[in-house]
Amino acid sequence: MTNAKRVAIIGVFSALAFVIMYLEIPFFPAVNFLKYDPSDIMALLIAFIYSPGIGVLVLAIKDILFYLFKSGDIVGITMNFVAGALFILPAAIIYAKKGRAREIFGYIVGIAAATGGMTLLNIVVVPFYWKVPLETVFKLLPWIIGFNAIKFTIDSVVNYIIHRRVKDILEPNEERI
Ligand code: RBF
Repeated sequence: MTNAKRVAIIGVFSALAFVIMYLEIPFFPAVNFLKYDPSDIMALLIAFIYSPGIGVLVLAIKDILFYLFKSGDIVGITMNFVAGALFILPAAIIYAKKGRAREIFGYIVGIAAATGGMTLLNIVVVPFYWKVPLETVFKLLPWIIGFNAIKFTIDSVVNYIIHRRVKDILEPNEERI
């Protein structure tokens, strides 16, 4: 594949992810500042097909665009980026050697890393962001843990189903995995 094609694909996937992020679906009323959208799957697909680093690049471009054109909330967009990177990096690094067992293990580690990491980060960030006492955040923890676990499980299942097909479309002449 030429470099120009690669750059074009990164651009298209970043743009697709940016548009998909407008979905912003809250899962739980108690934590309606946590909003689901499947945009991280675009970055995960690229991380699987090219490299973990390029996947995180797509994630970053998507978040910068969404910050500039839609949210204007630096805390929210940073949390979105950190959550996405905590999920994508372990999943894609473990998957790099290929194989279905490794792929599923990668998702499990990615879901655990994103859910665990974001739990700790929310304990630190939410008291400042919402100006609430720490006890309030602890009451919200089951919802925060549930949100991240469900978000990244959905992303994993969708990615598992589609990533081989997407690879065949992007690299039609290369060996199947
Ligand atoms: N997104 C996540 O995927 N996981 C989180 O744990 C998470 N925590 C957040 C905490 C705060 C205080 C804010 C403002 C946002 C958080 N987000 C998190 C991002 C949120 O779900 C949404 O993607 C962004 O606010 C952009 O709409």
